[in-house]
Amino acid sequence: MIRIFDTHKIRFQKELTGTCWQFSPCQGEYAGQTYTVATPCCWENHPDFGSYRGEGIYRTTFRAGGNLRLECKGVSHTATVYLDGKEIARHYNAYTMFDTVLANVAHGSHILEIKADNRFSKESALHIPNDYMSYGGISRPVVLEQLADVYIRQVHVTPVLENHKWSAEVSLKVKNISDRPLCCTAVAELASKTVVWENVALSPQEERELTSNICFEQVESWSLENPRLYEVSAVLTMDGKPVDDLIDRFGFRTVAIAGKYILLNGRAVHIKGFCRHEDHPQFGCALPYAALAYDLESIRHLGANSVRTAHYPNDEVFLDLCDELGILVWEENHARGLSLEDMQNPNFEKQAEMVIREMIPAHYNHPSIYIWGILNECASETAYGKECYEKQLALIRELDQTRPHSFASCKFKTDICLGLPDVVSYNIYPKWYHDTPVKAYLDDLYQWVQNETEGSGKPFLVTEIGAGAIYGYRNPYHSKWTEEYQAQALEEQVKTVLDYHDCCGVYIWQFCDVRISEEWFGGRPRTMNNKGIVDEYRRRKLSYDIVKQIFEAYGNYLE
Ligand code: ADA
Repeated sequence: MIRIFDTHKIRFQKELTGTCWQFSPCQGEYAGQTYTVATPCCWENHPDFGSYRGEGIYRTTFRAGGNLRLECKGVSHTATVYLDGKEIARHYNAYTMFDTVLANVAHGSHILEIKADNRFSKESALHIPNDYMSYGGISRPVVLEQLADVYIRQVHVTPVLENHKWSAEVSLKVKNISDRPLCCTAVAELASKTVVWENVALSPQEERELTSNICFEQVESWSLENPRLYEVSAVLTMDGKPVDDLIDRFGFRTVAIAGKYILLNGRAVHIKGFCRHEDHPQFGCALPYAALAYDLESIRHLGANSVRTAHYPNDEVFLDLCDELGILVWEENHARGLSLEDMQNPNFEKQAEMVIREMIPAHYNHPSIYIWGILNECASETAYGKECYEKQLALIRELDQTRPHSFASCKFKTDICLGLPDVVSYNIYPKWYHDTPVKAYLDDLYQWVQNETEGSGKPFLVTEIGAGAIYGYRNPYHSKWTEEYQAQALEEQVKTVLDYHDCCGVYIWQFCDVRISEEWFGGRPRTMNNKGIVDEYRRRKLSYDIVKQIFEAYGNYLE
């Protein structure tokens, strides 16, 4: 599934999914052998490759010609793409899409090869041994499209509310991929309004942004209670004939900061959320639609109103579902716990910034995304770290002026970056990594932020809090790792944060148990992160009902 709605009615689009792929590992005992596999998939989910760390080549054939656009929604974690043996694209990072446009390809059968590489090396500054798994494979769909000489590369809609009246800026980016000047007409239809750009002259290879502001009389807002979505349909015509189109969805909603509150459509939202990895014992990070939907329905069943995409951009289908279900999303670029030394990898800055440059334009229209995060628990206590945080938060602001930004810190009272983000966010683990009473710990930290830092007066979020439990491990004295201990710890943790009137809300770490990389281990039982309130098979632990009861006792807003 590419998206949960059609993005084209005119442009030819084909998802290269299913058992039309041959997989061949490049290293290890099965090097050179060939397996028929169905993509999207991770090779770890093939019986012979559960712990394979190396390169693997996926091969398929297709028949097409003319101007082709090939889009990979996710290849883990480094991709090299070949068409008929010629390299046509390279990409680093499993969690953002990349595409390549090839003009005047001969009509006929073609061989597409995608080499995926999930090895750790100095080349990879973000995918490193860590408390989650860097899988290998084609983890999200590969899409083949046929284009005219001019096409719509992007459509963005920016809703604005003034004096209780909605308007929106619609922006089209259209590109001439031919070597001759062209003239076209663009039409955008959204919420029963139409905008026309006549006689758009494009020189060879030129990309032009077309914008317009539209006022709307009768539209419904997108909200948690009524997640009303609208389609924007953009069409290009040449000599009166439709040649390309692009359809996306958006919602009329605003996010703003007012003092210590995060406002959704003017109301101070109270976040009740989960951090969630894209991880599953049968699918790796390539969760099929039904599995994504199950996780979100569970999150909603638990009375949550938000999910934090720890620690990387998520699958567009997951975000489509959040838009439809009215689940707010904290989406963040890819980084977890990078030390100063890790951040000084010569590839770090360009790789981390590239994730931001790919994440925001691709996910801009999702009304469910209310905040952009960066660099979870990286070196925000250091001067160099602060330079990186500053650059990346500025890049977010450059790409999107409509959403606040933040980062999740674990640096307690040593963080020197709290003056940079719109929202101050902390990951804290009283009752797990230290036995401090939750209220005392939270109060001490919050007062320090208010009295000693430039984070004073800003919204304050607890972006992680939780405890571990091994599914099925119980005992009458509730020792650590029992389900009973986790339930009682979460009860104190979540209630304390939600009752803390200066705090905008909480994200529980985490929704489900996840696999971690052997090379990191960190002493984790089962070589898993066991802080889920469900295990990796989504089997409920005792804490599930406790958390559900607590979340349901609180509303979505801080009145
Ligand atoms: C950190 C980190 C999470 C996870 C968590 C834990 O807060 O952000 O990814 O590792 O600790 O389980 O300790």
